[in-house]
Amino acid sequence: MAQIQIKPVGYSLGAQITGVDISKPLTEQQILDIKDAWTRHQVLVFPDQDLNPESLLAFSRNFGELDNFSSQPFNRHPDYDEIFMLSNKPINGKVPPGSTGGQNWHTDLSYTIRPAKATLVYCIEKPSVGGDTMFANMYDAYETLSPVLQQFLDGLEAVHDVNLITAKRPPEIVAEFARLNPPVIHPAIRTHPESERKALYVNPRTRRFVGMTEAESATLIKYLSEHAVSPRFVYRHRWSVRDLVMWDNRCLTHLAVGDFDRSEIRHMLRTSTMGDYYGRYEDEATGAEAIKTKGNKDLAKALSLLHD
Ligand SMILES: O=C(O)CCC(=O)C(=O)O
Ligand SMILES: [Fe+2]
Repeated sequence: MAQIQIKPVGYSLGAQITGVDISKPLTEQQILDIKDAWTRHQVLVFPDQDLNPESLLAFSRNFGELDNFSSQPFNRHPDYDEIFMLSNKPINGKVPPGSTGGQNWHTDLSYTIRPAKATLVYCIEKPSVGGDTMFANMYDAYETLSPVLQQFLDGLEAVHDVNLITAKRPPEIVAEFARLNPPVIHPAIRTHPESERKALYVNPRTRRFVGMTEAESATLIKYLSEHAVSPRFVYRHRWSVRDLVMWDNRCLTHLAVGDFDRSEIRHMLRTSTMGDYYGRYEDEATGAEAIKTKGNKDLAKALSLLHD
């Protein structure tokens, strides 16, 4: 079996992977090589792949247990709970609510106690121009801060709030989204389990730092959010149909630019793998209620973690 080829597409992060047909079962060596490239480059682009929902799910499962999107059930594919629709293509005459998502810099599911590890997106249709996705390297963001600020942040935790998502959604969906996902607390800096490097975990969906007021936090969050997406830390992906892009939410933030003609179709399928239990609820009782109503076995398991 030929080796995969890896070509960096961005200086800070991003690589293109060729020499592998990901619609077919992979060998153990291929999976190891892809994981290794992913740890090094954070964003992998597999061009010209022929995937359907089943083969997208099968490929995604090589990288972990899949999320069934219980934190945002209104974005699910009609036939597959583990596929999230990133699409403005109407289903039964309605544009899916996920079509304006991701338009402020974020890392997936940071508003849950088990944020996503990998996110994989397969492009089926794209607008004639625009609709790119941008990725910023949070290792670089951390490593370029002054030692004094690094040390300050190392000991901090931050509150992530689903209400800071800017997507345009019907009010009843916004309310349900918030009810399912009360505010959670994560460390401001997280150490990646594989690379063992520290990455900034603060972005515009961070409400405040624990122990600080919102006013005190605001200036620092704004500074960090801007610093983190300095052009030199960013890879901008211009989609082609049949691209599969896979990114690591533990060490980057990303953003849907959202600049395309809405009369054209942008139709992509997304999966996410479950990350580690990482955060805790700001208010445990509200969190416990949310877990129950999500009806998700894995999340129910997390409830016991809250009381360790
Ligand atoms: O639509 C995009 O370009 C990215 C959306 C996003 O943030 C996501 O799928 O996690
Ligand atoms: Fe996202």
